Amino acid sequence: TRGFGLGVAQVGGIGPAEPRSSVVARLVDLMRRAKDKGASFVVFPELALTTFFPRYWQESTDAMDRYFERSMPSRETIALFECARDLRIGFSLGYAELTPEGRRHNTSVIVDEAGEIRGRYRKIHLPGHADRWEGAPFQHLEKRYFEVGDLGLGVFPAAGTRIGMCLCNDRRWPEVYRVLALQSAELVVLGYNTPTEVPGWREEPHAKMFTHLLSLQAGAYQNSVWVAAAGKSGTEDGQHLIGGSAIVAPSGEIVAKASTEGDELVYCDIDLDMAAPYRSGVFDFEAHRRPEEYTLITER
Ligand code: CDT
Repeated sequence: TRGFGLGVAQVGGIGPAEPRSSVVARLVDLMRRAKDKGASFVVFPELALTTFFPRYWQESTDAMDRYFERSMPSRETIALFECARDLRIGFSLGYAELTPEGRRHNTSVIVDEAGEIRGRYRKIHLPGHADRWEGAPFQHLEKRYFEVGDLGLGVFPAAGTRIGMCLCNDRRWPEVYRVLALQSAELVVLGYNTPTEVPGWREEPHAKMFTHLLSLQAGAYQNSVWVAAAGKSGTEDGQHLIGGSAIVAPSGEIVAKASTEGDELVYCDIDLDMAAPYRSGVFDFEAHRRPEEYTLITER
């Protein structure tokens, strides 16, 4: 067995006016709680530093700049990196990235226990729309405020394991886990913001939690990986986001799950070796995959 202390930091609602300093203090507190439990790595949500701003229409995208980070770490986020270094704990963090070239991405990074960035991902499956939906109580403007990620789906050595990243809507796409598993990821970490009501997405509210967990569980099982998903949850400026932050084993079983919709630390002592019998048996990719039969997937 290879024991690994894994924390998932669910973050409750962040109001549009909540300052970064307050959010960072909440995240530092969750990191400390993870360390107290024995975690060597903790997963934070998508866009963990701000409210889920794609719900708002703005004529000028520049008006959204206050929700973006021009550097990581920054004066406002350095406390997270210092805490990681002091506690010797790694973390993943989602945030809105504004590059020096003026490109905007929905991004996540992996930071190691020395407080150094070891990996970066820019969201590929951007959901929602780019135009204004008149009459909708909330917009879902990820296609307006972000460009499609340009870094691919990478796997990074960190915390003594191999970690792949994706973000929110990516978790619903089977190809994502497979591409990460083919690079020998042992752990897939992701953050999410899943509103109960999304314009144009006709799914019963109760099914939102089911399809969220179903996606994590199928991804974990069919690819023999651990999956850790951290949600931003609860109510933000009148919009409800589902909870259900969870850790899923390579068997597809949920081993830990949030029970609230607020700031909550979900923890499990996992065994990274649990994937081995799956990877060398039913899901021995080298022996059993038939990629020549899957070409349609990349052709269309
Ligand atoms: N943030 C994000 O990607 N949310 C989406 C909402 C659904 S859009 C159809 C999600 O997949 O949870």
